[in-house]
Amino acid sequence: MKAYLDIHPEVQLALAQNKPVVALESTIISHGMPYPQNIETALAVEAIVRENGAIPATIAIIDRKCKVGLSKNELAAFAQSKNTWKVSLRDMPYVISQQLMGATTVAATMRIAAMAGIRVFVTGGIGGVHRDAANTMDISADLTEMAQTSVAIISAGVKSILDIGLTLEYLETKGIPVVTVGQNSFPSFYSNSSGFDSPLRLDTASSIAAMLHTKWQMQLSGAVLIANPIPVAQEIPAAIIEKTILQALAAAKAANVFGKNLTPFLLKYIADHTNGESLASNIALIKNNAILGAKIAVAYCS
Ligand code: PSU
Ligand code: MN
Repeated sequence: MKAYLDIHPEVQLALAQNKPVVALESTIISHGMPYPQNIETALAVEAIVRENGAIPATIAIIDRKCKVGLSKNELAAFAQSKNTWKVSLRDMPYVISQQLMGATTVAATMRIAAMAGIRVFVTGGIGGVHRDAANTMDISADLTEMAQTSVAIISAGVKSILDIGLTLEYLETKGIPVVTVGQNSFPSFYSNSSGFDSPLRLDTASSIAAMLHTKWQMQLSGAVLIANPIPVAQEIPAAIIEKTILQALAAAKAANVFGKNLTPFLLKYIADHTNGESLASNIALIKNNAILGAKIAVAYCS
């Protein structure tokens, strides 16, 4: 594997000295947000991770390597490029052997983070079981990857473009702990509630770090999904965003969008049809996740 890994010297040094490192994904930059908000957010999130005591490592595929820790120019390239490949697990060998630029999803980012020895990964929202999955079988590889790869993922819960109930069932089946921070209700990305109770709750970074340590010491491999509710001031109530989501799903169906294109299509539709409000929420929650992720990484290392 070493031949395919390229770890930034700063990240490598931190890992060698058991200092906290936080992994970040690149699909959120290339396919999850428009330019220039995507690059502004990517840079701001890296700065927040540093302010909270950890080293950021954004992960992507460039020039036949899984890169762990990107330069500002590399981040900018992902923010501006229109034809970057969205790389989930199945795409990794293709994109690397074809020397393409690849933005990694939660699944691919987790796998590469684990290969590099990084235990904590901050993102916005994860992929999950799509609505109507009983007919389409559209279940994100993010979930199967979480079943096997030992990385903690900090997200703002599960976006309601997905079937949140089925996603929680799937996570239970695969033995993936789901922990919400500071409240009993499981959050739904734009909103701090979802109508579902969180399976587990912990309120401090140190208690979460202790749980991660226990799980992996017991050889219970796999991820822990940490749901960090969006701050109330930035929330869009579920009933309001639901209207736009239903329109987005109908538009996707009408345009016959499916497979890997579905999630980016839905995210773009929602951003385009909420007057920038959803984008502002999205940016706020990722920054909020970066604070928590850095604190968990610090606590885990100590
Ligand atoms: N959900 C979001 N924002 C995102 C994604 C999901 O709210 O940017 C991205 C992540 O990279 C995630 C991927 O891993 O979409 C899931 O895609 P799919 O549903 O095709 O597995
Ligand atoms: Mn899918």
